[in-house]
Amino acid sequence: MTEETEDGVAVIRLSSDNPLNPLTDELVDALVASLKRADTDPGVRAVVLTGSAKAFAAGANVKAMAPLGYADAFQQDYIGRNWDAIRQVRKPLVAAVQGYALGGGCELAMMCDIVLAAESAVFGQPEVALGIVPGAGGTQRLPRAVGKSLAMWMCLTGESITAAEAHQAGLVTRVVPDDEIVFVTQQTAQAIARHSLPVVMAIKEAVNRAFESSLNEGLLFERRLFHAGFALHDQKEGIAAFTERRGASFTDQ
Ligand code: CO8
Repeated sequence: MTEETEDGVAVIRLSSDNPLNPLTDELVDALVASLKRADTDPGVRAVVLTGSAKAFAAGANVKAMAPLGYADAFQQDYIGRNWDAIRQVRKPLVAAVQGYALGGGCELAMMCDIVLAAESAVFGQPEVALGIVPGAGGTQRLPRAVGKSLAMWMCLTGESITAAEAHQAGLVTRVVPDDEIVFVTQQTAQAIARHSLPVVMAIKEAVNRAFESSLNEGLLFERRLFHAGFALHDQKEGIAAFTERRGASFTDQ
């Protein structure tokens, strides 16, 4: 696991002895620690999450699952313990996916707010071939991203889709050449980082609310955030800058 921050963007890279990045407890513990650091660091305004050239992540550590029984999995809250922490990150998370994003790797990408894919990216939920059900959102976030039929096809056959297919299905925002993926993702994160952080964080909350509430509740939540924005100095600055035909200078206040 490596992390570096430049121009308000933290780049967190999943890395382990195995370039396929199986999601061992150690790797996910380190990822969660990095994400929590970035979320509380005032110098970080957006986060890029990426993997190796071969894999974003090839899924849960299959070998570690072998000895677990139901009681162990339940009592340890296997997966839940750390994975709930990932979705609680409040700053924008932009995934740069190269190579395999399988099982937990695909689910991790879907926990990010924006997913950019390299041409080599492969997305799949192959758990069915292991005799297990996806455990970190594959049956829930995938249908919301690509629709029921394709999600069923991926989860029931275990077959993967290419970056181009993922783009067409709406799972990823953009497909770029492999040697540009991290740079383009950093540029996307930097574009976000130039805006007012409290506004960006409120937008993330509001868009996520669209998947977790009725339309009425979501619209009310959005309206309340919109009204609350009138208390922000950055809202006054943004409107003044537009009126005065100059660039806005946000202070996160
Ligand atoms: N876990 C553990 N080890 C792995 C994993 C994995 N997910 N993936 C690959 N490896 C290991 C292989 O066992 C092999 O080890 P060794 O050399 O000791 O035999 C080494 O990595 C290289 O693998 P391959 O030789 O298979 O490499 P290939 O390039 O031929 O194939 C693939 C790459 C296609 C990615 C292939 O390795 C593969 O199919 N891997 C398994 C993918 C998979 O089934 N993923 C889903 C796992 S289940 C899951 O994610 C449940 C989600 C739960 C939520 C997340 C919790 C963390």
